[in-house]
This record gives sequence, structure tokens and C-alpha cells, in this order.
Amino acid sequence: MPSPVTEQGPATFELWKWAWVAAMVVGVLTWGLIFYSSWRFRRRSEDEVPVQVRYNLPLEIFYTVAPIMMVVVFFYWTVNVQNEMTEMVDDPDVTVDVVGQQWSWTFNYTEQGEGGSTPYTVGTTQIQPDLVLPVDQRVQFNLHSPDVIHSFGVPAFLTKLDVVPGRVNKFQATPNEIGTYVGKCFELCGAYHSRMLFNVQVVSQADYEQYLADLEEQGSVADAPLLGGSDALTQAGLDDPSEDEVEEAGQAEDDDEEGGQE
Ligand SMILES: [Cu+2]
Repeated sequence: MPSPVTEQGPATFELWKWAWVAAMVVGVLTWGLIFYSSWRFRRRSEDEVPVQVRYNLPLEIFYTVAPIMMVVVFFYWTVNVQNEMTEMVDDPDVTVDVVGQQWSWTFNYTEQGEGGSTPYTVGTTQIQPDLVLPVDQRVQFNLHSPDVIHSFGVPAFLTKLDVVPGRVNKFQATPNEIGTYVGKCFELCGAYHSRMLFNVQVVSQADYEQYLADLEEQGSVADAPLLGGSDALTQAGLDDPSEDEVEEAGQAEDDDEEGGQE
């Protein structure tokens, strides 16, 4: 388990840890009872048959009630942690509109630039984009997809969320440790799914502002978030629908070409 680098992360970590402890306690108890009873009630001689028992009401009630109690406890703590991980405040410090497209990411720093502009960065299958976030600021991620279902996740945040076309999933996290972390798509989304990698850089507020200024200087700035669509169709490996007929005619040729791109 990666060590959590957000304020919310430890909740997931604690749930995971105590779930294992609980499972281990139940496991040891169960194994213990199995080994004890198979030893204690074993057959002792050739002509002796151990007492044959059927139906034990107290035992049957116990093994019905005990698992129900376990599920109730797991459920209670899961809901608690889920509420914490999905909690949304109305005024997050930073909003990033994330676009997962086949097969990379676009990060829009919505209204974070000078005069409320939106600096952005776009990755490709060849170039992994950076997601730069200011430390100790609550960040809201709005997740968009113009094509298929992706999943946006940063292991060090101990959370991820599906990116679904036609709806905007949202979550908030507060990174609290400066550093570089890896992120990727967690939902098999097509041929180059494995290239949907990105780096998360958690930096100081000053470095964050500098980064946005640099993006603006490079001309990577828009009035509103770029939510993908037309860009997604230009990604290497995606078929242009207008080429369908050509492709059918020259299937073998196309296969060669795809092999070459690998
Ligand atoms: Cu994906």
C-alpha cells in the first residue's frame, strides 16, 4: 500500500489495515477450531467410530449471527470512509477539469490562471502529461470523457473514480506532501490503455502559480476548460470513421501498419 499523501488518504489506509486485522482474527480462530476438533475428535482405534453428531441449534444460530455481525461492522466502517472520501465542500481552493480520452489526459486548471483564464495541458500516447497541484489546497476534480469509460486514479491518493462519458463524476482531495507521484487509467479502455499514464507533482503555492504562468506563456490557455472530443479522434491508433471503407478493402495492409506503429 503506498503511503497516503492526501488528507483523506489515511482513512482508506486505516480501513484496509483494520479489515485485514479483522480477517486475520477470524481466520486464525477458524483454523484453530478446525485443527482442534479434527485432533480432539479423531478416530483413536480401528474398531472405534467417533460419536456421530447431527444438528446443533446453538452452533447453527452462532454461525448465522456471527457472519451477519461481521458484515454489519465492515459495512459501517466502509460507509464512514466512503463518506469522507466523497465529501464535497462548496468552495474548493482549486478546480481541475480532467478529461480522459483515448489514450491520454487533458488537465484544465479551471479559472486558475491570470484574470480567471484556464491554463491546460494535453498528453498524448507518446507524451505523459503532468498534473501540477498546490500543496495543502483542497482540489476538486471534475472528470469528463468524450469517448469511453476511463478511471482516474493516483495510487498515492488512495482513491480513484470512473470517468464516464455523458456524466461528470467529481471528487475532492487535499494533497499534503510535496513530491512527484504516478497516476494512470484504471479501466481497460482500448488498445493503448496502458499508455494513459501521468505524473502528479505536488508543489508549493509559488511553484504552482509559476507553472500556470508558464503554461500561459506557452499559449496553453483557454477561456473555458477544453473537454475533448475533436482532440480524441486525432490520437494515434484510433480509426477515422470516414476511412472505414478503405480499411475493409485493404485489411491486411492496415494490420501491417498497426504492427509498425507498435
Ligand atoms: Cu483510459
